[in-house]
Amino acid sequence: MEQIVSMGIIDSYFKKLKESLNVDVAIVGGGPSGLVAAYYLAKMGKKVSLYERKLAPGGGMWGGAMMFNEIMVQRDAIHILDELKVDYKPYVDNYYTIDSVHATSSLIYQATKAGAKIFNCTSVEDVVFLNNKVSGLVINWTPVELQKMHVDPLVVMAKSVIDATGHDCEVARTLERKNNIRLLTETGSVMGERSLSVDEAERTTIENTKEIFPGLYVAGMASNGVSGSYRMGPIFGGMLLSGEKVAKLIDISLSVSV
Ligand code: 48H
Ligand code: FE2
Repeated sequence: MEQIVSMGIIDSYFKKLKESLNVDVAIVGGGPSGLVAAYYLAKMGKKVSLYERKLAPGGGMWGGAMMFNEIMVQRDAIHILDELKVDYKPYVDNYYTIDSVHATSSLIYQATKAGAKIFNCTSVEDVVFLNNKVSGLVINWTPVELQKMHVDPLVVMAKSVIDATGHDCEVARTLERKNNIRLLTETGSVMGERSLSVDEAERTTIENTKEIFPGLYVAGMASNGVSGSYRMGPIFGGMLLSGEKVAKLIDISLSVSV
């Protein structure tokens, strides 16, 4: 029995890992934008893998605001909560509050239930760069990164990559730092995030959700970090809508390239 438990875990983990070595979409970061993108893409029948550095996916959604575990979402994004079967409460006019633990766990559940494979404790340290296109991810265990151990990584090939790493827009920064390239931003570089301005930030999150380099899309807070826009505090409609938008953009681009 002791061996069966270990064998079963090893067999099914490596099956999952092997099946994810070549995917349609590889998502970096399991915050709200990455999880919503994973849900919609998996539901469209795409092969999706998501890499999350931490033990628990969910990013900045668990903690609500200053650890008051409630978040706000505006009416524009309510159809996504309905689709993902997340409960919400009306607050005023177009604004709703949601228990952040319920919301975060629902997003994780629905993304995995739709078929997206989540690899937690896994950090993305680089991209695969082929023929001037982002063509995959370079991954390693988070403890390797934390301990600064010199252990070489593994590679996952992907038709499209999403940088959903939040405020740090890590994938875009790494791509820019290591390669002599221009991104699709006003300056051609990662512009960096600005201070808090709620309405402006919520609007630009959607606008800035795009393909910023062949093969590399940005979603969520990373899209504002890359394009030099504002933060918005604990209102999450923009994050959800950005995840939905990036899924639609990738669906269109993959169907054109078939
Ligand atoms: C693997 C990585 C790596 C890496 C990072 O921060 P997130 O929640 O991201 P979003 O954009 O979906 O949501 C942003 C939202 O939570 C937020 O912070 C808001 C609305 N802030 C407003 C404000 O004013 O502050 O999640 C990103 C996830 C995290 O879980 C990271 O651990 C993970 O990405 N991650 N995973 N490899 N290199 N970098
Ligand atoms: Fe934040």
